Amino acid sequence: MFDFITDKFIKLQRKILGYGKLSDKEINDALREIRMALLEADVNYKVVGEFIKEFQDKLATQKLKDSLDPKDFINVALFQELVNLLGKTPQKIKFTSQPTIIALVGLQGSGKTTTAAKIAQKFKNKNPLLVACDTKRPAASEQLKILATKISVGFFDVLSNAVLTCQEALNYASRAGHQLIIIDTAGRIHIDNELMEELVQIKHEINPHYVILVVDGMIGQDAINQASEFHKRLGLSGIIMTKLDGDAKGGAVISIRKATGVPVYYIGVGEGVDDLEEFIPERMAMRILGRGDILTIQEKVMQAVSPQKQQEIAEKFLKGKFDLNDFLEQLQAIRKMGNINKLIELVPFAKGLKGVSSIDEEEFKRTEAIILSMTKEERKNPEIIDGSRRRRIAYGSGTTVEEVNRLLKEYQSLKRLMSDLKQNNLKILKRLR
Ligand SMILES: Nc1nc2c(ncn2[C@@H]2O[C@H](COP(=O)(O)OP(=O)(O)O)[C@@H](O)[C@H]2O)c(=O)[nH]1
Ligand SMILES: [Mg+2]
Repeated sequence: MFDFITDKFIKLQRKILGYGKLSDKEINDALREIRMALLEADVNYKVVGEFIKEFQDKLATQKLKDSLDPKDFINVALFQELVNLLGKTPQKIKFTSQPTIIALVGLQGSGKTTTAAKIAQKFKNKNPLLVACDTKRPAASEQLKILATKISVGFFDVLSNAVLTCQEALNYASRAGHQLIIIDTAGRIHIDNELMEELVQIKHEINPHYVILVVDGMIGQDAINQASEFHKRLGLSGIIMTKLDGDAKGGAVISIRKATGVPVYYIGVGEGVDDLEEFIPERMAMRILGRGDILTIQEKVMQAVSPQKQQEIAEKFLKGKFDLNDFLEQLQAIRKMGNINKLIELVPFAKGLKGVSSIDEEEFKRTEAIILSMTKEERKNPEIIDGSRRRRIAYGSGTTVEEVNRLLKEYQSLKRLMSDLKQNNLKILKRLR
């Protein structure tokens, strides 16, 4: 969903890495590029204007300037501002001892019914009750019923009138011990008065804990107009943006909170009942900036090694603290995954780093031979491998000193890459707090 904007930001970050010092010209160039990237990704133009202004102010804060080296400076400030833009604290549905009521509102086709089922699936431990509330379209209620059966949660069918349906559903829910009630309200093709009045009435009579707008992420800027309209009439608690798995450029989800003042709770990333992601601003900002997801990388590597080794390698991997034994093991794991380029793809920011290249079969065998020719001590502390040890290892493995050198270099880069990635992410997170 952020591919487009991420590509631009990665290019910008690489360029900034090349700067020794940041002059006003470089800062202005960077600002221009950021503005363009956001506009092209369909971020609301007013939001872009405000974002650039706030970003400029941030860049002018001497404290930040003094505390960072120039090349980190723009990146950290950009990350911080993106997190601010996206809403900083993740929104959570809070439960109390009373049944929690969530009313989903939105236009027809936005994904309300699907999202109702996704939420029920997510909070299954609350014994959710799905309430059909569209009095005009019997098919709407049928669809919800099918989903409720599929995920084995409670279902309450629509009655002659929407408010009555909700009231009866609440009575039923407290008798049947449902801790969560999700109301799937009626939709329309366009916003109209009749619909709004019905929703206002439900809100007034039922007083749901959450009134959440479900809005289609594919419609771009229109999502913002829709959200503003619903918010004006209903006073929304939050937004769930759906269909962000498709070709949506991501601009709408980046700008909707700033443009409407309403926070995003979740995003829909597929048609399945599990395709609901929490909207965590820090994670989203990392993704937008192409910093990759170190947890995803770790998961990929883990899939390729035996379960008992997983914990051990995971720790070393994240600490950037593995020796050549681990390196060998990881090469084997990575080889099972395809090649190291695949791994690097998950870290868009690291793409193009020197010293980390693909490893083919032949090369792999030689690498293995080299490591096997080392003593235990050497594998544990590759730093001790000096010139004469390199010659011995080359001789023992039937390779050349150049090859031994290359391997040690690759090991060092991989090690550095992992620890850089971790530190970079940590550093940024720390600055935020
Ligand atoms: N790809 C994708 N499709 C979705 C998502 N959410 C809903 N849909 C699809 O959008 C269509 C309309 O969804 P529905 O829940 O019936 O919308 P409603 O009219 O608002 O209740 C259905 O075909 C859903 O499968 C999503 O996050 N990703
Ligand atoms: Mg529906």
